Amino acid sequence: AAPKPPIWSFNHGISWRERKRRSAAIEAAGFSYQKFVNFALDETKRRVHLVPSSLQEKLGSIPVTDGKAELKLQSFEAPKIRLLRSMCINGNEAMQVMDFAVFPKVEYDLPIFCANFFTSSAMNIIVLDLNPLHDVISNREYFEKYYERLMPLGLKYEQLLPWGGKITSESLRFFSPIVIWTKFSETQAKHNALFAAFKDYYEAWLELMDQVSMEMDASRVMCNCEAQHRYLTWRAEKDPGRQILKKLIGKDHTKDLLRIFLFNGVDELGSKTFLDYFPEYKLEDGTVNDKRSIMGKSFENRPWNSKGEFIGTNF
Ligand code: BLA
Repeated sequence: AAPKPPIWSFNHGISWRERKRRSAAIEAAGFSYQKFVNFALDETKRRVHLVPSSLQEKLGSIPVTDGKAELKLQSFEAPKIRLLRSMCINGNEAMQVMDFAVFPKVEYDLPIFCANFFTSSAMNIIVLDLNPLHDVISNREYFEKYYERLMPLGLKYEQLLPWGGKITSESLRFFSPIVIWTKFSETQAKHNALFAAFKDYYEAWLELMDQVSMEMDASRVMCNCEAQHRYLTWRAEKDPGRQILKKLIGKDHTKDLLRIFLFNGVDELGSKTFLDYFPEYKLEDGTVNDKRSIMGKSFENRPWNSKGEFIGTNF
């Protein structure tokens, strides 16, 4: 059989006519993820003083090779927030992307807020989560600290935004029992549900931020720092958005965008390398395997039950 085209080729077995129809529908709805970012910024400002960060200047201007696409970057800091940043891509053919994340300062043991939404005329690929900083599958204490009481929130969207099927097995370690991982092709009703979920998840994160106090134990701060650095190292190397970014802005700008902006901290919070954390990616010549995954994809169904217990196999 012919190999499946990559999703960003916008040609996922649907006709040209159907794609045009969907693009027009999205455009007519004035659809853009910027309203998600605006909501998050407004809500954050109601609670803390957000200071613009200078990361965009460090990055310099990034020319977009595809003349019709727009790249919008925003970043801030706050007393407990090391970096709140967003990237929105307003592409052609109805491509809309949002990568929004909030990284706590390492003195605070807070989850990482993560919203990654990719929309093309063929497909929406969604990850929304309070990514755990520590191992939420085997560390019961950590699960009880944050996720046990968030389980009702996770269940609230299970019907509307159901599990999206098999994923890169490695990614699952970075997800929590309340992760919304979903794929869909319709637009309006699903996007309304997604906006509602985004608002709920963000409010839940802000509430945690309000309540968390500064860690005084140096070894625990170190532990937070390493956990965040490991997360950043994973994403800066293996983020699924990489291919599209390369196409849009080229290889060198993509590297800068990932290391200086999106996953800022990867070069500052620690000195371990990708292969120190993930040695299974090492090739014989000592370089990093290009593959996204060594383990392959698994977890056809949600691998957590309603109590938040891990029920996945082959992990
Ligand atoms: C696909 N993005 C995916 C998938 C996941 C994520 C789980 C499904 C494919 C897979 O199994 O890996 C998201 N993965 C994550 C996140 C984490 C993770 C958030 O490990 C966090 C730890 N996605 C973006 C951006 C773009 C993008 C910015 O966030 C584009 C610029 C695109 N994501 C994108 C595309 C796919 C995808 C095109 C489908 C292609 C593929 O499966 O590789």
